[in-house]
Amino acid sequence: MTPGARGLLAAMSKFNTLKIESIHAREILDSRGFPTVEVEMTLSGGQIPNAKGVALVPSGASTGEGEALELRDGDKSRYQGKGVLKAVANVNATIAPALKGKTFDSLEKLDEALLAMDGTPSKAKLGANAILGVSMAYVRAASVATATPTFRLLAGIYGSEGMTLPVPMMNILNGGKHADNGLAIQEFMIVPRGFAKFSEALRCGSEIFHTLKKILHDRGLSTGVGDEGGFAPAVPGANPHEQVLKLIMEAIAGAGYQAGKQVFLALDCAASEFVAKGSPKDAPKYAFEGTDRTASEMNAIYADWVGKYPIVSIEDGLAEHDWTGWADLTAKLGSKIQLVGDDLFVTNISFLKQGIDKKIANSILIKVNQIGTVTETLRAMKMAKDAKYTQVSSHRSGETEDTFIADLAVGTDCGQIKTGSLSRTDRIAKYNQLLRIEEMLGSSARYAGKA
Ligand code: 2PG
Ligand code: MG
Repeated sequence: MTPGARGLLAAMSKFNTLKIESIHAREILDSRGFPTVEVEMTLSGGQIPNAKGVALVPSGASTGEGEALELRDGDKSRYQGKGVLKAVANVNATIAPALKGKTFDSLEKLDEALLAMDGTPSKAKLGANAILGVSMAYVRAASVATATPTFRLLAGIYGSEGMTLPVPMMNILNGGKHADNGLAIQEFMIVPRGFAKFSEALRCGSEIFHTLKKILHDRGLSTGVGDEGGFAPAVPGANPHEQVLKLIMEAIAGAGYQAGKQVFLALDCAASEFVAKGSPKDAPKYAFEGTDRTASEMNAIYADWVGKYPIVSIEDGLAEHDWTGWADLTAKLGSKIQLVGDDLFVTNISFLKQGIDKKIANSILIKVNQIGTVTETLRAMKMAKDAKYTQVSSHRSGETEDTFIADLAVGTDCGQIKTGSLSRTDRIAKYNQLLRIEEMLGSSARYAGKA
């Protein structure tokens, strides 16, 4: 029996003894200082009595239209309308009384109960922020109750070995909606792939980040950071995006690493955010570097960069409704690099299935709060894996100290994580959790970006 199968049997047999004793939600703040939901759940009947699990829900800024609904109060007298007291009340007054005293055979059964309670396709009644908080808190509490690390419990549920440390895609220069520097492209990432261990890849990322800081400083550019902890300078000139690629290449060399051998580049364009005003949804133009451009003009720019720089991955190169443009992009670059669908697929199997059928993209970004339960997240990952689409476990631009996505990446052996830059604790918390997991796994740990 493989470790995965053993884990699965163990995890399945553990859940049915666990009884929900209490669920409590509260309003807390995320990394941008906006409200979000925290849920605590206590389970009895496990190896550890009164096992408490806590989960904190993240929140996006460049959101896809098809995402599950994040319930906000809309009361302008509190937090500019962004309060989450309704979602909190939905947990405390609706979900908690319905689930108290119940046991479930599996995480899937618990999540199905939550979906049934909501009853809408987009989780509009209870709010995806309420539902996800409960779903993740159950995993956390079950992990405590069964004295099983969360990544191992997830490996058991998903049916994987749970031994692969992911390659981090580190967003060291922020633009788009995550900064106010005028860059259209949202994320410029470094991808350390030529290393023996995750911890060495992380050190490489940190060294490049700090080298970039010095380069920016020496050029008189700002070293202030954006929402995901990457630098956010306004880069002068007619082609600021390519200038950024050059600055990062310089930082890689300056830190003593070989670009294209040990360190690669990745972009999240988040192109839905720079669609030219008034252009048609299904065939938009893109407002990029002072000119409105067609999808095929954008694709030509990307192809040019891929030829000149060691870019291995482009996320949301085109807007979420531009499936014709996406088909062209996939035909052009899909055999050379990873093309990640984020706003395009929103971690939702119905969008992903259409993408697979139409041969659009070759990878999916996985965000737990885009879909709203852990079970549906795992289903999307499984569908992608079966179709040979790669998967990237991802943070949101609004984050918390919760490290669930680090455990998710290892637990599913998905091989990649996107969790921001090398500064700000909301980002670093995930990297630190991966360091702990790598140490825990010892010699059985595999690094997905091994040299
Ligand atoms: C993205 C994410 C995370 P947001 O577009 O991939 O980097 O941003 O959470 O704002 O959607
Ligand atoms: Mg994205």
